[in-house]
Amino acid sequence: MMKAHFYYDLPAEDCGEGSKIAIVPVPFDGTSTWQKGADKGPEAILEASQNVELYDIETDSEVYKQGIYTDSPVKEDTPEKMIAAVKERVEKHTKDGKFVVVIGGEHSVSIGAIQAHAEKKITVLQLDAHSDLRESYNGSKYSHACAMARAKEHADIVQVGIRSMDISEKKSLGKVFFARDIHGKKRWEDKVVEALSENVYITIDLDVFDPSIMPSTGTPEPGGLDWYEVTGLLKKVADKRNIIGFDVVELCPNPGNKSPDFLAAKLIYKALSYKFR
Ligand SMILES: [Mn+2]
Repeated sequence: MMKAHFYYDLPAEDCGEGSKIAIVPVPFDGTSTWQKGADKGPEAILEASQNVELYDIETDSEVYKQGIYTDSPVKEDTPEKMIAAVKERVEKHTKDGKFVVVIGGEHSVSIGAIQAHAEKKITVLQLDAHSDLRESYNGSKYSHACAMARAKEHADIVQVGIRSMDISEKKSLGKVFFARDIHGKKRWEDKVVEALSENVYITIDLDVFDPSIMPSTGTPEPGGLDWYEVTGLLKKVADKRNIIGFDVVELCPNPGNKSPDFLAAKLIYKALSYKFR
């Protein structure tokens, strides 16, 4: 069971309602097409998070002291209802002055979170193996494969790590940094940052990582980014722009391999450490 005060194994005074950071778990897997199980993602991240050290060496900080409140999971059975519920939940916390992290669940959970932030002019920075720009998929506009097509209705998008798409998506590509244009290259992060507006929302599909370190995703693609490429980009964005929120989606946990669950939990803590240092 998900117990709010156990996230990152925090002392009670560091995870109450007065926290500056709110985690919203969304265990939704309604439209995924290959390996199911993204609905188990939030709980696996929660469990793994208890083993993440609260001191971050790189930033010389303990971001948990900002307070990390873990909300109860958003549970809905259709994409439409889930997206509306996520939007409402995120707005509740942002009105309260909290910085919100949404944890999926499949990629469609990002749509409600993006809508909640889109009153401001924002860029959505997408880290993903897939462009997710299909107008609709399997009869739904709210499929995981359409997440960025929906995001584009609210914001400019910048796509990083892409290495798989349908030819129909070519015409809809935003500013895109394909994985093969990143691998072994220098200063690509600077070009990504230049493409962003001041306010940035980040959506991280864990399949942006190479399957050698992140095999637990619904649709793993070879040729992905490594840990230092992804965290290096997040650090640079946090230094140069205003990150207004982020989500981490598509963890499809494998009970026989906890390492990807831990990667996801540590990634969230890292991104918060960059944001709040
Ligand atoms: Mn993807």
